[in-house]
Amino acid sequence: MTDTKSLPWTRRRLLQSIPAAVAPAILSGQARRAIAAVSANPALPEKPLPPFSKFVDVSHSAGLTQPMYYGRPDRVDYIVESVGGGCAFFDYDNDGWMDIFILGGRRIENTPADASNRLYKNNRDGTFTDVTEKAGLRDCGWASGVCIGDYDNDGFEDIFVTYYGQNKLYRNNGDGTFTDVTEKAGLLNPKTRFGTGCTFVDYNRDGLLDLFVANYVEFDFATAPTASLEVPGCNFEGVAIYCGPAGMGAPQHFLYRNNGDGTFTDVSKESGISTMLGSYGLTAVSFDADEDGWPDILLAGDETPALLMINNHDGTFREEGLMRGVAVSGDGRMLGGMGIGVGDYDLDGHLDVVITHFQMQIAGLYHCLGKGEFEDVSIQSGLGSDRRFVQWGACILDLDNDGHPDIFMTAGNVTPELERVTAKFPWRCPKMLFRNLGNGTFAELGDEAGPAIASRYVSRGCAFGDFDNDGDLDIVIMNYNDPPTLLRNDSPSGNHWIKVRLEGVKSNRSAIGGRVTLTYNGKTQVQEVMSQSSHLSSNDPRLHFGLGQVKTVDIEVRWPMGRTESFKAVAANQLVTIREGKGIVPGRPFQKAAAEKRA
Ligand SMILES: [Ca+2]
Ligand SMILES: [Ca+2]
Ligand SMILES: [Ca+2]
Ligand SMILES: [Ca+2]
Repeated sequence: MTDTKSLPWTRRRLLQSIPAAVAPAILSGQARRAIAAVSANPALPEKPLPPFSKFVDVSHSAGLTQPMYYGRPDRVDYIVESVGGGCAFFDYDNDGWMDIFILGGRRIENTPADASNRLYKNNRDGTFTDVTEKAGLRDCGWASGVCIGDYDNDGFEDIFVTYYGQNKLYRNNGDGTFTDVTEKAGLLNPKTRFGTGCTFVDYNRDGLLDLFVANYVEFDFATAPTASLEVPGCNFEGVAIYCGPAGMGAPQHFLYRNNGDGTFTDVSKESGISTMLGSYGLTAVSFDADEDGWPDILLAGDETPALLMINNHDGTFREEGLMRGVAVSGDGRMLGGMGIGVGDYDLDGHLDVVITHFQMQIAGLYHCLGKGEFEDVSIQSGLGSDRRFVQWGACILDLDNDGHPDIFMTAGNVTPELERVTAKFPWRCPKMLFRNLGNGTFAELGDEAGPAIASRYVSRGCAFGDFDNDGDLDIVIMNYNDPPTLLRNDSPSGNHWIKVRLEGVKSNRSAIGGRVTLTYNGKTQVQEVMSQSSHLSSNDPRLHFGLGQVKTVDIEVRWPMGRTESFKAVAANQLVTIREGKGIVPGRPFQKAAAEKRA
């Protein structure tokens, strides 16, 4: 049975291949119970499912040709070369078209001259132009994470980037250029840190976006140990590889309060964040986990528990990941938490969470029972069918617009050393796509969702957004030492959808923390505007809901500062812009890309 881990099994193929009489002897008790539950489910269709989306790799024709350098392509010597690389869909010039910001790295020696983070402007015809230089965003470092938010409420989205080194805040000047305001904003580190997860969050609900910043490990090139079979934490499955995170110090995480004058104050101590130690922080997401109207923060922990920082409404937080069921796996194991996707996969109005993990570990699907109580349903849901790869970026979003949010993940190993020893641990990996079957379970799709799914890269962060404004979610992926991948979604025709863009007035302008609940035909779908999710990445802020055959929906908005507004019988297949206190307003242009070629 151990061999099946390395083969491209899907749950369905696995079940088909095992004689029923033998299965109980070779499957674990937990898997057996889960499979029995799935097998007994009459909703599992006998007849073929309706077509799913096809994903087409349009990176080259879109002009995303610049490789994103990150460490050496042939070896990894230090942990700083292993985890970074988020990306973002955001509209930096307010023209209604999603632009792309993608993080790059460097090399310890001989960094190529063209290594830099990259900003690509959307040309509205399926192509992009690299505007990095013009925008003033040229920078080459060990960039890890990106979060987007309008911290100065001037109507233009700003960028925060974390690094191994010095994190950076870029203010959007509104004229296509950005200014590095890190020092002016009071965000300089006294010493080198390994910044990773970050999210804008208005934790004290004063209308100004504050900033949470996570750190990964204590690391110093001067003193770092190197690969060794003798040193614990410097090998994996009998192969000497770069050291960590095990054995390294776990640094503190930071919260900065926005003073409203362009500066921030470090409130890590008074908020209690500085006491939440012991986790190697990666992706940070802020959403209202316990449904009390105040934003909480969930931080993925590599080989350590995820931290769920619950907002106390008085400027302080308490950490309750373990008791709320989202810190570790359902059977109590600490896993390698990398990325986080947040969405409502079973349409019950509560935000569920998917956390990506290390190889030989399944991604964790944590079902929210309401009020911030989670149960691990990874096995029952069918995600357990594939644990071949190290997973990074993730979402719970409806990719085929059938009304049931799906799960997509990127994958890629942490070092090429492993595949030289065993083919079980490939360096380059395919994408992982799980179709929501509408009955609490998912089926993994391969070629049937397009050959681009099986194409292999060393992927890290990915972002979800509709770059061609055609009503389905496309995907941009950061790949190590390769150009980014842009997957155009060709979703099945006939399914309906709606997008909601929130514009804060009293609340923060980006409306981060705004919660949109759709109701129709006795169903509920909920989403929140988030500044970071996936793996160290930031999604299109226009919330996208697939609706299947539904043509009108009721919309309820809860604004970040608490006010709620409702809209009845809103028509599907449009972008609805809602301004706080003003209702539905005209908003930015929304039309399909002009001359986009359909492959
Ligand atoms: Ca734009
Ligand atoms: Ca701004
Ligand atoms: Ca779906
Ligand atoms: Ca699209």
